[in-house]
Amino acid sequence: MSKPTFKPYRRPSGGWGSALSVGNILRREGVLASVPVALTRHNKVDGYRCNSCAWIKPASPLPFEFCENGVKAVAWELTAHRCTPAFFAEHTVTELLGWDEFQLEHTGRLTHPLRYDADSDKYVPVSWGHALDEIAGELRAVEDHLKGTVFYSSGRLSNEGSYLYQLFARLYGNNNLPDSSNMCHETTSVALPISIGQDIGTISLDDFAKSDCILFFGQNPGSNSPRMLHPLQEASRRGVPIITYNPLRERGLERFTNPQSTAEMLLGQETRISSQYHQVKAGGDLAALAGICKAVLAAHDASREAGGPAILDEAFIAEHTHGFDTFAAWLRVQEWDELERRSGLHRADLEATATVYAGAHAVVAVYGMGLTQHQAGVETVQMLVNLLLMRGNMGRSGAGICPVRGHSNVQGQRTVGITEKPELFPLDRLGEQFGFEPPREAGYNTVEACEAILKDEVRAFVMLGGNFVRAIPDHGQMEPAWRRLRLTVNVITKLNRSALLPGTVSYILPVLGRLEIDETEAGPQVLSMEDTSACVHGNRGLRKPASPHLISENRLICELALRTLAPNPRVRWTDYMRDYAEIRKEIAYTLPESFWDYERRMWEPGGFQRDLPAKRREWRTETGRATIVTPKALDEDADMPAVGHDVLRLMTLRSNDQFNTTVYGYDDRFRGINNTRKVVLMNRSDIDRLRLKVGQAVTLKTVADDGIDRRLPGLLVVAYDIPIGCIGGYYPECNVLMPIWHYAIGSKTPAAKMIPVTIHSEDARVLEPQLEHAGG
Ligand SMILES: Nc1nc2c(c(=O)[nH]1)N[C@H]1C(S)=C(S)[C@@H](COP(=O)(O)OP(=O)(O)OC[C@H]3O[C@@H](n4cnc5c(=O)[nH]c(N)nc54)[C@H](O)[C@@H]3O)O[C@H]1N2
Ligand SMILES: Nc1nc2c(c(=O)[nH]1)N[C@H]1C(S)=C(S)[C@@H](COP(=O)(O)OP(=O)(O)OC[C@H]3O[C@@H](n4cnc5c(=O)[nH]c(N)nc54)[C@H](O)[C@@H]3O)O[C@H]1N2
Ligand SMILES: [Mo]
Repeated sequence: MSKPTFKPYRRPSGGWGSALSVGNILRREGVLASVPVALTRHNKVDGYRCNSCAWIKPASPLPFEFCENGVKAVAWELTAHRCTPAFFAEHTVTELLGWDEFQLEHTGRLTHPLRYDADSDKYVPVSWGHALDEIAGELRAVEDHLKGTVFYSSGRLSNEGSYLYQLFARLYGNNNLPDSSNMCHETTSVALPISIGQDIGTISLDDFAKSDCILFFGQNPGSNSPRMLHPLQEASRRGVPIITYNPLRERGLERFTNPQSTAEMLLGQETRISSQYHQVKAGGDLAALAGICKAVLAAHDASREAGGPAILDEAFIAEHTHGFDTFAAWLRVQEWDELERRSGLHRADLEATATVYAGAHAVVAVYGMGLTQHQAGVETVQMLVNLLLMRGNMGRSGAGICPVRGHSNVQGQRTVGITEKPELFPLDRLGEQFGFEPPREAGYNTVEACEAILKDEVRAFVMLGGNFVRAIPDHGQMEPAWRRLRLTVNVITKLNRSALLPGTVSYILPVLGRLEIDETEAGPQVLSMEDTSACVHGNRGLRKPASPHLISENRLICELALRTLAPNPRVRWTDYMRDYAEIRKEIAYTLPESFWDYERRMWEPGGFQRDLPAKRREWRTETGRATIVTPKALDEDADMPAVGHDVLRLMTLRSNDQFNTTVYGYDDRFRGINNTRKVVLMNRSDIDRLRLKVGQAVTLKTVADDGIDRRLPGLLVVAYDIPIGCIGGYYPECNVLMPIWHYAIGSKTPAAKMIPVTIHSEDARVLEPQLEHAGG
C-alpha cells in the first residue's frame, strides 16, 4: 500500500473530488458499465431504495438522485468480485482473522451457504436444507428460550423481513431483538417520547425549504448523508443561517459544490454551508445548549423589561408544554463560567447563536451521533428540543427536530416491531392476530446482550445482517466470549469479522441484497422501507442475483421458522415467503393507523408519511403536553476522570470511505488523510504539550478502573483542527478501547464519542521522513 499522507483538503465537498472517488470504486469493483445503468433506478418510484443512508427520498427526485457514498454502496453490493467456496478452501479462519475490514469485504459477494469445520479451521459449503435443519435443531435445543438466544438485526433489513423476524423471535419466546439502532439513535428513541410523545423526528423535506434557520449538532452530512447537502445548499442560497456545533471542522458543513451540476462543476462554484461554526468540546453540547437557552431567556427578560416584544412563544409554552418554570429557574442559576468551561466555547459564541435563533420564525434542529453517543446523550437531545420548544418551533411548518437516522431502514425496522422494549410494540394485538401469548419480559438490547454473552448465559446468536462483533465495544473481551457461544449464525452478503469468530456450530448464510431481483413461485417480489422522515417507500430489485445459491432474507426467516417452531395455522410462513404482499397484509393488520392501503401507497412519489402526532401538536406524553426536561446535572460524563491533564476525550469517527464497518478504502478525502486509517487526530498544542511528534506512532490506553487493559497501538499522530483535550480516531478500529459499560444513561447507546484515554509514544517507531500535516 502507498505511504500514508496527511494534507489539508482545501476543496469543497462534492465537486471533482467526489466524481473521481466514484470513478475509482466503479473500476475497482469491476462495475464501470453496470452500476451507472442501475443508478437510473436509484431512489426512483418503482426503482430500488439506496442501501446507504436513511436520508429522505424526495417525491420529485433529481434525474440522478444519488450521492458519492450511495454510488459506493451500490457498487459494493453489485461488485463483480465473488467470495466462493474455493476462497474458503484456500484460507483458514485463523489466517483471515489477520485481514482488515477492507480486505475481507473486498473479496466480493458470498455465494454459498457455509458451515465452519473446526478440524480444518475452514468454512466448507453445505446445502441450505442441511444448514437450516441443523440451526433449527440447535435453536430448539436451547434450554432457556427467554435468555439463551439472541436475534440481532442491522438496519438494512426491509420492513417485511423485520416484521417476520420479530414474529419469529416472539413466537420462539423472547424479545431479545437488539439492533443497530441500539448503538445509534436509541438515545433518540428514549429522549423524544418523553419530550414530544413520539420516538422519531417531526421533519419532512418540505420543512427544509420553509425553514429560516437550521441548527446542526454532531452530524456530518458531507460523508454520511450527502444528498442532504442539496436542501442545505438551497437554504444557504436563500440566505438561511446554518449554525453548526461540531468539534471538527467538517468539509461538508463548510462548503459544497454540487457534483451533478455541470455549471457548478465547470465554473468551480461553491456554496458556503455553515454561517456560524462552533468547535464545541466533545460532550460539551449539553452545556452549550444550556447556554444558548439561557441567552434566549435573558434576551426575553430584557426585552420584556424594556417594554418590548416577547421572545419566548409564551402562548405555545402555556398551552403546549409542561415543565417550563422549573427549567427557566434552572437556567437562571447556571453560571456562565461553568457553561464556558464545559462547552469549551465563549459566552459570546453561545449568545451569537441565541440571537440568530431568536430572530428566526421557523427553526429546524438536526443532530446525529455527536449527540446520541454520549453518556449524557438523552438529556442533550432533550435540551435541543427544549430550545425549540421555547419559541414554539415544533409542529409548525419549516420547524422541528430532525434526528438523522443511519442505516437505510433502521427506522422502518423499529416501526414494524424490532425492539427489545415490549412496550413499544402492540403485543396484545400481535398475540390476538396470531393466536399466541407474546413474551412480555424486556429483551436484551445490544449492551445487555454483550453482558449476557460475557457471562456465558447466551447459547445461540443469530445475526441477520450487520457485523455485530465489530460494531460493539470492548473487542478484547467480546471476541473470546464469542468463541464460547454454542451457535452463531451470520446472515450476511459479504465476509466480515463476526463470521470469523465461530462458536461450536457456525454458519455463514449468504442472502440477496435489495438491489437484486427477488423472484419466488409467485413472481418477482418487492420490498418496502422507511426513511428518516417516516416516509415508507416501495423497493424493486433490478439486478440478477450475485449467485444462484442465494435466497432472500424473507425466505430464510420463514424456512427457519417452519423448522424451529411448533406449527400454528394462523402464521402462514409458506405464504409469506411466496408472496410478500401477504406479509404487508399482516403488518397492516398489526399497525392499521400507519399502514392502511400499504400495497398502493408505498408506490406514491415520495412514499407515504406515517402519522407524526407532534407535527400537529398532539403530544402523546404522560401529561398530554410536550415536556421541557430540566437536566439533573451538567456532567457531560461521570466516567470521565475530571482530573489529570493527560486524559483525552477520544471521539470515534467515520471516514468518507466507509459505511460503518464496511471500509471501501483507506482515504478520508475531506479530512485530508490518505492511505491509512491508523491515525489519531490531535490539536497541535496537545501534541507539543505531550511531547509527541507529528507522524509518530503512538498507543492509546483507556482510562478505566475495572482492571482491564484496553490499548490500541500503531496509530500515527496527525495535527488537526480539533479542540484541545479532544482527539479523533476511526471506528471500528478504536472499539477495542470502549468499555462495554460506558454508555448513554437511559438508552445504553455506547458512548463512542467520548472515551477517556491516555496517549503513549512508541519511540522506536517514529516514522521517517516527517509527514506533511494538516491544520492544527
Ligand atoms: N457514507 C456513510 N454514510 C453513513 C454511514 C457511514 O458510515 N458512511 N453510517 C450510517 C449510520 S448507521 C449512521 S448512524 C449515520 C452516522 O452519521 P453521523 O451522525 O454524522 O455520525 P458520525 O460520523 O459518527 O459523527 C457525526 C459527527 O459528530 C461529530 N462529533 C463527535 N463528537 C461530538 C460531540 O461531542 N458534539 C458534537 N456536536 N459533535 C460531535 C463528529 O465530528 C462528526 O462530524 O450515518 C449513516 N450514513
Ligand atoms: N466506536 C463506534 N462504534 C460504533 C459506531 C460509532 O460511531 N463508533 N456507530 C454505531 C452505529 S451508528 C451503528 S448503526 C452500528 C453498525 O453496526 P452494523 O449494522 O451491525 O454494521 P455494518 O457495518 O453496517 O454491517 C456490515 C455488514 O452487513 C452485511 N450486509 C450488507 N448488506 C446486507 C444485506 O442487504 N443483508 C444482509 N443480511 N447483510 C448485509 C455485510 O455482510 C457487511 O459486512 O455500529 C455502531 N458502532
Ligand atoms: Mo447507525
